Amino acid sequence: MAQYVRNNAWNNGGTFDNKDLYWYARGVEAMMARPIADSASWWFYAAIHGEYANPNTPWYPRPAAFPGWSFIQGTPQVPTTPLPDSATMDLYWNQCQHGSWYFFPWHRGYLMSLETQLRADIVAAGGPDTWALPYWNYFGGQGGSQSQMPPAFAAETLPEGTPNALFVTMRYGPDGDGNIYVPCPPKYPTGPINAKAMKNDLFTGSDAVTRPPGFGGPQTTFAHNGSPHGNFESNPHDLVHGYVGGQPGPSDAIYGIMGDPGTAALDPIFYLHHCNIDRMWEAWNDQGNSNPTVSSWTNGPSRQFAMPTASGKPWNYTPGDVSTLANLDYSYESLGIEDAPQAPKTQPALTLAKRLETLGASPEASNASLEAAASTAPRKTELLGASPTALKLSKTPIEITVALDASTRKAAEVSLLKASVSALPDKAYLRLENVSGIYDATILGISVSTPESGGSYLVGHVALFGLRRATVSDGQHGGEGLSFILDITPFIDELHLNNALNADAVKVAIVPDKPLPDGTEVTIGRVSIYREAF
Ligand SMILES: [Cu+2]
Repeated sequence: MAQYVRNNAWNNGGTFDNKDLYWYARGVEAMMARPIADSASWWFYAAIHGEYANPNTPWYPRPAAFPGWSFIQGTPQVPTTPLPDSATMDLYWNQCQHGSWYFFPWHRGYLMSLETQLRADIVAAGGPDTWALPYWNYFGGQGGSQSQMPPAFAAETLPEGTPNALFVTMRYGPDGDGNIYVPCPPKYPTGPINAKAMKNDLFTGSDAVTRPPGFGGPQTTFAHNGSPHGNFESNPHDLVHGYVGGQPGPSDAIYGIMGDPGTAALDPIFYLHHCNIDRMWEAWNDQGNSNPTVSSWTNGPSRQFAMPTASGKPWNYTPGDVSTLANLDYSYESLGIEDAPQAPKTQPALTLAKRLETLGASPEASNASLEAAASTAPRKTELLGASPTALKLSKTPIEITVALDASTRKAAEVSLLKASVSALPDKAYLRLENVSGIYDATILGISVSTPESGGSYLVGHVALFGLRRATVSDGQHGGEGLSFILDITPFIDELHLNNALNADAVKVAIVPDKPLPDGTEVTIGRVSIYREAF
């Protein structure tokens, strides 16, 4: 039995009647009272994820401006001097793993370390020694009522009238008006955020039912700003960051601090979001899906993950150390996603059977053969077409035409025509490559159509969380920007069924969720479409 239970933040209405939230506020307050050079301070922990406090980091904005920490407006007021010594900063700061198969395990250790520090501060303030970090399950509640941020985070004061450390000024939300919610089903049925990646059955890579780079992210070395992001990291994780942070208006080039990995962990809601991400990783494992077992994952990268401890010595941990809650001291109140106690099973065989049925393949395949086919790795990946030049995105949507190579398209067409459990149909993907810029709060909606087809197909949304860091060269990376992979297989299937897969080109529309402020234009190096053949 785990020693600590992480509970739903919406218990007792998500107000300070929920003692987990009240004591969280008190713990955060104690950590915020310390100077930034103190490794037990709130600011130091935020910097472990990513920071704009040290002007010598490659990511510090030049000329100095927001998101530099001294330019953050309102609450919290972030101290930026005196900094720790450079060896300490090199060891601990700017570690968060994104666009990497280390995304889940790095963040798990990070939360465990912060939780330990908070618990010590909570006990010192007279709180319970059983306290554990609550989670914000935005998919939960009757009718999706928990998509709203728990009210304790929007209160300016604690019940006793003192300032509430959970309150943050620069949190703008999806509508830019400070109302913080996550646009996801069931409350927002067409909302861009969803838990579809939970249906993936592969941690890293792709197969007949999992799109690249896989549920947990691509194989990398230490990747502070890697790319592409894993399927679950892209949606819901990145989009929650983007929408909770939000942007206050079209004229000001600032955004909510949750929207950028270098400011996000200053916001106390960050850790409840990540607690939910951690919970859903456990739910995914609980459904029968496996984490990588190769030593390059279990042993972690050569630059070891390091968290501060009360002893002053770093806690170094590997993904293998934290890969299952069975070996750790906490559990979750519930592993349910929507208003249910448990997440539904992944059922890759069913996902594949549905697609084959849509394509008119013979339905006689056994469950065992479907199961085996679902986990088939693609035989090859082939480019169908790409945009000829880089694109610039500012205030208005753009539409580009991607010409398709005739013989490659024909090969895809044949595979769909012959689809069966023993001859799996192609899958097709859209890639946005080398996306660069400085405005992380950008969210893009992507649609595709063919010049002949009337309606367009909404492929999905991407949040440019990490854009600024991925754009700056940092000594390890050349600043190649972010890349995104979106599944357009359902669109290709539909074209095929309408006898319209003979198109010479696909039109791709890229629509910013909000107009980008002046001076924050985004460059997209290339838009490409490719097929995966089995
Ligand atoms: Cu995050």
